[in-house]
Amino acid sequence: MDRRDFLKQSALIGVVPWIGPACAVIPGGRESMLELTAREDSAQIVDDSGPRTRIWGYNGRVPGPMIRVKQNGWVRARLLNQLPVATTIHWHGIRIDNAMDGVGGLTQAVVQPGETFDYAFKVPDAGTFWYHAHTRSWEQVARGLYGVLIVDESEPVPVDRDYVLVIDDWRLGRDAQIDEGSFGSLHDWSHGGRLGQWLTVNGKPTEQFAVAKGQRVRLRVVNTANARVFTLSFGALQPQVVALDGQPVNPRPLGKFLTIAPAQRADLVIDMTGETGDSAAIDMITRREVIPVTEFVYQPAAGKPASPAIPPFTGLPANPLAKALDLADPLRTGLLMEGGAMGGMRSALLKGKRLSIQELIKEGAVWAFNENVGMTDTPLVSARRGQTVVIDLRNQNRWPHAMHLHGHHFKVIERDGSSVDDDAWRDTELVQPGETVSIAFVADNPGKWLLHCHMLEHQAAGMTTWLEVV
Ligand SMILES: [Cu+2]
Repeated sequence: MDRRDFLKQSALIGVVPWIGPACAVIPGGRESMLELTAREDSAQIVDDSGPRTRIWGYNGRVPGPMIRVKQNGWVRARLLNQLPVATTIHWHGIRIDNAMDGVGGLTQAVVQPGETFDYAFKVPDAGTFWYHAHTRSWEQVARGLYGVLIVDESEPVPVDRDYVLVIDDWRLGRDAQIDEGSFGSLHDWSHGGRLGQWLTVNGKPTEQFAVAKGQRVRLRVVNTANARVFTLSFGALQPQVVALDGQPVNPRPLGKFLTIAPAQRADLVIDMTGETGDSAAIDMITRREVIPVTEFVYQPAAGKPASPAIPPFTGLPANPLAKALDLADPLRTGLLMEGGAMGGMRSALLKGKRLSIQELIKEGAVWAFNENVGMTDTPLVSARRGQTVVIDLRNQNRWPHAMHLHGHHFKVIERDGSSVDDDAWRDTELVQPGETVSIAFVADNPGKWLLHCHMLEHQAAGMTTWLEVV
């Protein structure tokens, strides 16, 4: 079987029963402690006529329970580890207290089987975030250990529907079970990472969203795949991008496609203009196929009739990030991204010792940042609190990389040396082969923070480093 081919998923469309809005909502009350039990279970991620798939999930589900709290509220979650291996939870995109960031060995001790860990943190930014395992994440996220974390704006945003679209690809065998034999595959690690051939939306083969003519929909797209960059087409719909990686942007037309890299989020606003009985599709575009992902199905409008014209969406309220970057005298450093198949890397430092590429391959250590494979004793950058940091991400290999910074959001200020004027604050940026992307941020969150590729096999095989804010 050619694993790059998706199974004939399109044949399943139409047999999936009505499923309604995605995910359950668990309110994060002031004192309530949400329990997240990481455990093995099974899930119906293939169609209803197929078998259930053994997964690892929070509370046995994939995605795990949706956590929804108000801006400036607290998330209190107790991780109970019922897995056979150690784990931790990272709260992706939250500008979080460092001790709660969930990086085993850096911000906390890993949580061993049978143990618990209590996470408690304030959420300063409204937006779309997610949480996932951050110990052997290349295996644990692939098995299903992730969920969505939504922080609601203090004042309700004027939309009629608020839907979440969690998109993932799974590598399944013909028995619909996770292909475990290929975990740790050197081929995946040195190429584009673990790509699946089975697509899920909110943990199911497909999804339908009820809409009515005249309604305004907020759609929160979350890419939880290990390594796949999704390209989504919205057909005749005309979405506006209103937030990226949880942070509001000036509303902008989407253009032809949404390209969304692993771990990235995009909030879209879509005005629904069809008639009752119509449907509108979101499709995934690959080189060879168009795969239906989600359908909006027009229902008769309940309650008040739709207004004839919807006023333009004026944008989400700003989050309390720095208004502007002071680039007069930043702390600037480069990050050379080397390695991978056809990358020409001949040697690199592993735990401070120089190894040849042949030796590195034996260790599964095939990527390097500034010649170092994986974590170093000293940080890439040590910044004073409040200092502006610029990092030039120099991708000198043959693969795209989704670079993720913990604890902060950054702006892209230059691409290949040309200045970029973009209001987006991101936590994950896709850097294409041959490209140099310069990111800038205010190092205002004290602690030790990872900077790594979110193609999780690349991270595991060396693309990870850290910064310190003191
Ligand atoms: Cu990568």
